Amino acid sequence: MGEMNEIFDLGRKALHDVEKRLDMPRREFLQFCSTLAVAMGLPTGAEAAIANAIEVSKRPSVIWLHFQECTGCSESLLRAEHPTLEKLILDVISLDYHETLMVAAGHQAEAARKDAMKANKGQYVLVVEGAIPVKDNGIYCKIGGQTAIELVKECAADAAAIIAIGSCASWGGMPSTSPNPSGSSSLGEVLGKPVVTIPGCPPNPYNFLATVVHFLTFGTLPDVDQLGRPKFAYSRLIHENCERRAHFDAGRFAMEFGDAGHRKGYCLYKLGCKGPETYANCPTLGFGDAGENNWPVGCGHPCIGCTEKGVGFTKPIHQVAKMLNVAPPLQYARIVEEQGKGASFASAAALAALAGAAAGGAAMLTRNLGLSHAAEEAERRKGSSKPQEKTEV
Ligand code: FSX
Ligand code: SF4
Ligand code: F3S
Repeated sequence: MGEMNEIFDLGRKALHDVEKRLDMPRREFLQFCSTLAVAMGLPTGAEAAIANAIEVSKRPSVIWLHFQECTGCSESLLRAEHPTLEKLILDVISLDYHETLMVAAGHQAEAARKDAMKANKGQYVLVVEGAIPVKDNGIYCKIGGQTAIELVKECAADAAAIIAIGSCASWGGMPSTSPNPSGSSSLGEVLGKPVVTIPGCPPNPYNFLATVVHFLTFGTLPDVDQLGRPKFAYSRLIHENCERRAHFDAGRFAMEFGDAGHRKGYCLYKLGCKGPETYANCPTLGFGDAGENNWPVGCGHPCIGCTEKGVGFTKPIHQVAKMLNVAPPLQYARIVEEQGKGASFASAAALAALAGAAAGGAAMLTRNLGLSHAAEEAERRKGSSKPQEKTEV
């Protein structure tokens, strides 16, 4: 309870300071920390660690490079409302080089990048947006007289962490699709080593934010899968968490855009939805804070598999998806997990309430993470007004 009390102690001086610094009400700040902890599936107490890290840590210097892409990744970050990008830039990270957002241009911009790299040698975070052309020694993308290949290698040499944001940097994305005349490649291919990838075209900004805040809080990047994707965001198929799944299981499909099934919100599988072969948390996180169900399938369009190499921009949009999991699992996971033992019902519910505004479904998850099965059973027995019937075992 110590850490829980600490984070809910709104009289703390550090919280007053952070309120001033971020120009953000303390409750909103705590809500932000809780939401990120929930999004990353971290245990109880992580929200306090995140709050402390943002309050006291030096903002990590971030060098953000752009190559072959549409700037949708940066645009999607600009649409993140909790907190807004200005707050993120100014108070959580120090965005020292970002070609589309920085005021400096030309030699001044290049000097800003070199100064930041020198001042934060071995400590800065390198974020790369866009694929990198490798054909003909990379002459198809040059910035400040350097090819993208030279630039990315120079910046990667002294970075503490390297993140590929968007599908283009993560696996080549749209630029790498056939016939790929400039040899567009992923960041990992060019550097010849694995990097953390946040695929999506564009990716969900909270997945990026959560990854950076994990680095800020724990000094390490989050656990990743074999493709470098943070497990907290990419370990489940979209089809597993889709709100239209009941229609799929019952055989109710939209057959054409605008038909009766489509208008009723039936499953989009037969229109080519790639949710069954695409790993991402789009259904549970949503995009842009525009309300519940704000993601492709929620808006009535089949998922095109934009996060997934070999699916997005590769398979025809209306080709039906390959079913990776056809049969339901033999055994379902228990709804109440054993994590977070020791948290009281009140503290868990309060944490869920804090996270609630920004993370609807995730708030329920938080509540469950705070309860142990035994505690829930005890509470149920206590709350039952009827005397328990004795059952023979
Ligand atoms: Fe665009 Fe980013 Fe797509 Fe690529 O997102 S939204 S083309 S993943 O690199 O700018
Ligand atoms: Fe949802 Fe697509 Fe799966 Fe249908 S096929 S349940 S729309 S993810
Ligand atoms: Fe992309 Fe499919 Fe999500 S198209 S944004 S992975 S729902």
